[in-house]
Amino acid sequence: MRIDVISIFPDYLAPLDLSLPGRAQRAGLLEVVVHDLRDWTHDRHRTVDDTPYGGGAGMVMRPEPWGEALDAVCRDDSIVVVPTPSGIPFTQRHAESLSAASHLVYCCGRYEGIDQRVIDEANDRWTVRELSLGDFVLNGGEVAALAMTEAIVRLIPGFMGNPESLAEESHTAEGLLEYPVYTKPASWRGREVPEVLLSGHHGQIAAWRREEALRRTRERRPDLAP
Ligand code: 6GU
Repeated sequence: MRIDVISIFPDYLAPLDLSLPGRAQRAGLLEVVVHDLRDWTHDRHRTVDDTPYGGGAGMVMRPEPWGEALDAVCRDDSIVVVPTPSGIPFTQRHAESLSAASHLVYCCGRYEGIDQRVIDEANDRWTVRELSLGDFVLNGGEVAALAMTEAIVRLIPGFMGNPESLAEESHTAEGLLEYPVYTKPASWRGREVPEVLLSGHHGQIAAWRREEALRRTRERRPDLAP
């Protein structure tokens, strides 16, 4: 997989060379290139934003540098990902689907957003996904692009050491939150590991875990509970 990131704060994406995406790059499964949007400006001040038509607070990113950047970076097989609080909620399903892509291009907007014509034109030429991390506001798309990339890259086939840990975790097919987990010591500061987990009864352990997962899901995420 190849990932291009376009941002006015390319240093913000430095963590892509660390941790999991860094390991994927060294393993030859992933190539990441971060671009400074201002490389596609032509004025002395390298302007990327302007006041919104119709009035209102804040600044909007002008279309010209974005248009040139996407012309330069996109290929026939690109999926253009626009992180925005106005997007569709990003879920594990998106991570799974995007992990099969050959080329992702993140457009990291700042200010009040990117001129809509950039998104509309990209949508005519490539596949566009406007995605949100949740109902809160970040200052720009960079941190969201990092988070989405970590969720996507760990699903690239042949990357994670133990595929079973992918199957069991939260937000996968069963749709329940994960059950609580424990390790040694069995007694710690007067708190005991639940007896059943020490019992060796695999059937009882599976039943206990499913009940705890259900309890947690009902309590924390009633919208996901069966
Ligand atoms: Cl994807 N972008 C921004 N700027 N803010 C967010 C977000 C994305 N998801 C939640 N808040």
